[in-house]
Amino acid sequence: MIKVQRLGPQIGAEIQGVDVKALDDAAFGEIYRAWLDANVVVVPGQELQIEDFLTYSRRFGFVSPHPSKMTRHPDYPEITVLGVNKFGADGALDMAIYRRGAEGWHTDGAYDRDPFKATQLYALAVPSKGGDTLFSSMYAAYEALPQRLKQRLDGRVGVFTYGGRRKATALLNQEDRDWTPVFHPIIRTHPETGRKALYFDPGKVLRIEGLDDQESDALIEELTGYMIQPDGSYRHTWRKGDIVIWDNRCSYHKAAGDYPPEEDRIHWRVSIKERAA
Ligand SMILES: O=C(O)CCC(=O)C(=O)O
Ligand SMILES: [Fe+2]
Repeated sequence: MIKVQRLGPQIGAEIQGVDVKALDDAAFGEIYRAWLDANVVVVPGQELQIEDFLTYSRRFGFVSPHPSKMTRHPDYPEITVLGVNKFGADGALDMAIYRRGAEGWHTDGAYDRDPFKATQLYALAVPSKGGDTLFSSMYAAYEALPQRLKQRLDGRVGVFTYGGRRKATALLNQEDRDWTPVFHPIIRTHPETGRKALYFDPGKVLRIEGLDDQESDALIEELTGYMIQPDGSYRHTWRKGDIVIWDNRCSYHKAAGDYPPEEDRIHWRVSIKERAA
């Protein structure tokens, strides 16, 4: 029997009593509905090979290779491996790998014309302390906006690239760094739940269309202040064997980025899209 336990008031659910290698469509349907409801779903205690993780991930949508080629699994381009090759040949800690996802709250794939529907991680190695992942609801962020901002943002479009205003492209190969900007509405209606969300990413947005640079930067600053609502948040402390999936259309996340660097923290990661590329 599947058991769904809520983790936070608005976001996060844990699924108990399943082996994702042996799920019929009805059981998967329950997990999928819990995910639409809770934005972030944890399935603990899984023992998976890469093929098992890919097969399960494909039930959520189209698994697509990440643009960071240097962190792809050598034999499985759709799998990104987080937390390996942290130390360079000179022994120095590579901060782009160690702090991946920790520089700010974000949503994955906002730089893509067809942003990621979901990201899913499977924990292979977990440090003795630190290394949590934090999540927050974009629905809660939207609902927290004052009416004046909701009106001002109605119909507004943001311009996004991989590295954003900071040009943070260390994980991309040199030839991939000249990114073509893409456009997304800042208030986005979730295609499956019909709910409105503040679709925003201060690390990837370049500007908000139709505003001059100063106004755009000021609005970006102001919106950043609404992204995280305490009631809409959940913090995940990893256990080996956890699978966590989040919905990039209605949640933000951030790695804590604070674990002892000499310890392993390793995940397989997939990006899942709504459509085939
Ligand atoms: O390692 C983590 O906790 C999350 C990193 C991240 O932002 C991602 O994988 O998209
Ligand atoms: Fe991320």
